[in-house]
Amino acid sequence: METVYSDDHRLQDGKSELIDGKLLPCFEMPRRADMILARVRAVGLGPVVAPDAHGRAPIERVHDAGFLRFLETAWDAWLAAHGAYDALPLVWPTRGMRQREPEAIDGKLSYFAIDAGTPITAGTWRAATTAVDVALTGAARITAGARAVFSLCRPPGHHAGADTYGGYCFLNNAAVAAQALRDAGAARVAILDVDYHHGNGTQGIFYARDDVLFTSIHGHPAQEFPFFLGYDDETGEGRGTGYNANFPLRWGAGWEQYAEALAAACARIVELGADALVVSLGVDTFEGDPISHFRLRGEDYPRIGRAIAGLALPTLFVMEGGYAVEEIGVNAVAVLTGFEGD
Ligand code: OKP
Ligand code: ZN
Repeated sequence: METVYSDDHRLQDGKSELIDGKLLPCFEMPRRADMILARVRAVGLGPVVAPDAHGRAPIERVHDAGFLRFLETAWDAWLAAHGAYDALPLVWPTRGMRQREPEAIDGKLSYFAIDAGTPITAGTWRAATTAVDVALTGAARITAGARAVFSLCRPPGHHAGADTYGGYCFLNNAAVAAQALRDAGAARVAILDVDYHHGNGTQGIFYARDDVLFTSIHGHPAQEFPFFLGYDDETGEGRGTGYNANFPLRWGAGWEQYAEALAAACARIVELGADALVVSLGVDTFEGDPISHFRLRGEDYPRIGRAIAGLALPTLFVMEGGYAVEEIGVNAVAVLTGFEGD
């Protein structure tokens, strides 16, 4: 299968994130994509192609215009206020407070962010919009008849909502791609999110819709980031009722529990009768992942690919998480070669 890739991902290179009470070097680093690309080439997965520019319109199909204005201008405003050090929020508009966008950049960061782990830097907007182009180029190939494409997106996207960012994500690459598939004629699109973390952003974007099914297997929100979404009683709302399916698993889950959830998620996709599939591909389910708590092993990743291939749908793989950097390439590409039948 083809891989869509751009070096622009390097423009997102944050210094540090707030994690476990410490400011640590960002886990979401450029080397992640380098390792994946190297493995794509090493196994000869297929051609590596550059993304086409798709502009702002497809992003505005999913994201709020005010949020996009904020994200595009945040670095310049922060630079003017504080100088050239990564921008992080410090305050959140929780229960009992006003949901009103402040004028000051510090307040705006707090208004739009879900966490303090996602630094905005000089290159963030360019990296994030290129990642969307990587996803959209893959979607266009699927529309043109490709059986499968790998969009090697970085930064990831599934935690970004219509008007929120965080969890290392700024723009929701998978959601923009799914919407583009719809706009190009697919009547129904399914999204399967196999990243270790719940795709709160993607779920929120499609929660009230019956034309895009969102289904996800992830760390239980009672125990795991993003904590405030991802329970199994979140089944959609309005006409979207029944078109959201979460499979949270407790810390320590291994292949046995994972395979059962994966089979159930795939069964929902078959029931829907989708025309196309978008896979939010995270490999932070790996036992060696430094920030996650599942116990999948290397041999489990081709199994995930084979299960996805069993759906027999045109499939766009969109890269999300995975922080065991030395193994990320092997594990991510194993899903793809497993999909292709090795
Ligand atoms: C992004 B993606 C763990 C803190 C987690 C944010 C994780 C974002 C993951 N103790 N901080 O879904 O891989
Ligand atoms: Zn993740």
